[in-house]
Order: sequence, then structure tokens, then C-alpha cells
Amino acid sequence: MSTDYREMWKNLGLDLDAHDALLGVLGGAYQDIYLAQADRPEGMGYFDFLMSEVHGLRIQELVDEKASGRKIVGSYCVFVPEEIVLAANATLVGLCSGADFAMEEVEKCLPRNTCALIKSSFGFKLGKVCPYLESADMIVGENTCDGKKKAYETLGGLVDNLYVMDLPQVKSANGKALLKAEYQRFKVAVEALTGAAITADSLKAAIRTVNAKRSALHRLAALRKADPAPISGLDALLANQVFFYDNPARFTESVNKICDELEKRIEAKQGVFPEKTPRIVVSGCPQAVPNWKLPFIVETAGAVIVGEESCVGERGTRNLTDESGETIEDMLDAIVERYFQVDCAIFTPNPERLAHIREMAAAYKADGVIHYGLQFCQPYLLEALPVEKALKSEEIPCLSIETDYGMGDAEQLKTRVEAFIEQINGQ
Ligand code: BJ8
Repeated sequence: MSTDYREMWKNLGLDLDAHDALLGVLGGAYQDIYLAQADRPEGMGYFDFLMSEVHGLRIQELVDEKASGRKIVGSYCVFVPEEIVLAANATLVGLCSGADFAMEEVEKCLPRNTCALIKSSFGFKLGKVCPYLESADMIVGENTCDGKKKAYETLGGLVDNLYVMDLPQVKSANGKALLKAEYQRFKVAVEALTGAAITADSLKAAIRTVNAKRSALHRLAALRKADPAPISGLDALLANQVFFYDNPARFTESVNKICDELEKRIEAKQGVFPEKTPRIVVSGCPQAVPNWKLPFIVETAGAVIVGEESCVGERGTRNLTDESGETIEDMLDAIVERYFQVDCAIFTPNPERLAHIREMAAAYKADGVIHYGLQFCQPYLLEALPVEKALKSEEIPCLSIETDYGMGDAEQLKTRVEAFIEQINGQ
């Protein structure tokens, strides 16, 4: 990191020793997993810099925003609409965490059989190592899976600024009405937090800003259809992860810059892996920073990941919000329409997700799908079975894995992934 941020971290209430330990592990993992890759696009330099400053410069920016009166809203789910947050003159940051931390403390307040994503988020709070969480003026929890719902009841005792958003579980007219009512309630809460009333102009501008971010990722996704793949799955995943942390306009510009470079690579037939390398779509639970275990295993085993059917990926970003509304009411409706299409496994039934996996496998010319389920994640593990069955019946090879954030199963996973790639190669 270029500057000494210890004073800032101390003021945010971080445990400096524990935070040093976390940064040490993160830095080492980034070096071994990301910087060790060959022939990366030059534009990834921006993301390398951002990751090296993810607890430094980016936090300094948030602290500066706060000093100027802007509020920070933290979220654990892609259902929290960034458009509303931005329109009320606040900044949205993602809080999901992808590493185990302070597990002994965590297991004093959550059952052992809670998914790693929830446990990790608690570990970052209890271990006092997350400057995003500590910067947030409002933390939004959402009633999605049972694990999160009940965990937020406990989190409410650990933080004094938790706001819980209710979410539908069925894609019905009632479900949509609930989502709309909850977004209206959220709008009022964010306006109360910032003291800024959302106007038609501010909401329109916010919709455009978030659409631009998503469009840049759509462009990146489309370029991954090329063979040879112009960018690794690891690097593309990183761009999808940074989506949740970075300044929106700068993020959009940086992703578009990479896309310009990738277009040239595609023209020159320059890939990060040779042509005809087996192509994999990963589908399932979100992979938050620094959860890079599966893509690292896949891409060091002779395959390339070409798409993520995930909330840190296409499920989270695939649809744009209609920009044609002129009133706040019209625009809120457009936002509801957009988010209501997110096919999270908490919905029942959820046929859209299977359709989307099929669509992605075809669009990215995938040779196989790896279904990624976090241990104890009932919604995705339950959907894994019908997904695997359906894909296999259509002769799309599918490997279903269940894992956590630890490295204890890395060797076993590697063996299974290698066997899967061999199966694909043999076809
Ligand atoms: S919209 S996927 S971000 S809820 S892994 S905590 S589901 S037990 S993360 Fe998610 Fe929103 Fe849905 Fe997306 Fe529960 Fe499963 Fe844990 Fe999960």
C-alpha cells in the first residue's frame, strides 16, 4: 500500500493486529493466484492497483465522502438497489466476505452449520477487520434465505445501524407488489439517512450510472465468448467482484478500457489459454473477495471459465433498468421490473435460473458447467440436483461441488475438477 493508513483504520475501530494479519494473507493469495497468471490484459493493472488499495485508498475515499456529508450504505445482496442509494446522494458498498475469520467467535453466535458466506460476514464484524462495514452509516440486511434472515436478527445486536429489507420468495403479482413496497420504504429510509430527497432527475441519473456499470460488464461478458478466451475467468471474476466496491464511473471506464484491449486481442487471436481449451460456466453461490479457490483450481487444471451464473456475475448484473421513465413513480416501477428478474434460488419455483444456465452454456460455447454450492446453503444445494439432472439429460456435462472457504478440500476438489476436464476432453 502506498500510504500509511493505520490512523484511519484505528479511527474506524479496526483491530490493527488482526487487520494486518488479514491483509498479509490477502496480499499473499493475490500474488500467488492473480499476479502469477501469464499474459494478462494490461488493463488488469487497474484492478491490481485497486486490490492493493482495497482497504487503503478506496477506504480513504469513503472516509473523505463521509467527511463531506455523504453517507455510505453497506449491503449483502444484489437486491439492494444501488439506484435508490445513489439518487439520495449516498454510496453503496458490498459487504459480503469470502474468507474465514474469527471463526471461534463466530461459532459462539451462529450454528456451525451456517454457510461460509454468512459466517465470514460475521467474522469480519467480530474480528473488527472490515473497513467497509465500519464505514457504513446504514447496513442493509435482506430477508432472502433462512440463514441470512435469522443471522440478521443476531447482527442487529452487533451493529446499531441495521436496516432489514423484506423480499418476496415467489414471482407472483403479490411478490412484485411486496418488492415495490419495500423499495418505497427503502427510499424513505435512505432519504432520512442522507437528508436528501430523491428527485426525478437524481433517480434518472442514478439509473444511468448503474446501467453504465452493468453495460460495461455485459460488454466484457460478450468478449468472453471468443475462443481463445481473451481474459481468464479469474480476472473476469475480479472485475465482477470489484463492481461492488469501486467508484461507479471509474469502474465503468476501467472495464470499458479492458474491453477495448480485449477486442484487439480477439482480432489478433491472442488468448490467455490456447484455442480449444475446455470452457466452463460456473453456476451457483456468489463468490465474494477473496474466494478465488474454485476458479484457481479450474484454471490451473487446464480449463478456462467463460461465465459466472452467479450474483457476482450475470445473475447480479444481467438486466438493465428501463431509462425511459420521467416520474419517480415510473422509474421506481422500472427498478422493480429489473430486480424482480433476478433468479436467486430463494425463489420458488425458480425455472428461470435453469433456463439462464442453459442459455449461458450455449452462448459461451461451454463444454461443461460446474455447479458451485457452499456447504449448508440449502437454496443452491437443493437446486443443484435438478440443475445437474436437467443439464446431463441434455448432454451438457455438469459437475456439482459442495465446498466452503477453507483449503482443506482443495486437493480433493482439484482431483474432481481434473477428472471432469478429462471427461470433457474425451468427448
Ligand atoms: S440474490 S444469491 S446475493 S441472497 S450462500 S447466504 S443463499 S445460505 S448469498 Fe445471495 Fe442475494 Fe440470493 Fe444473490 Fe444464503 Fe446460500 Fe449462504 Fe447465500
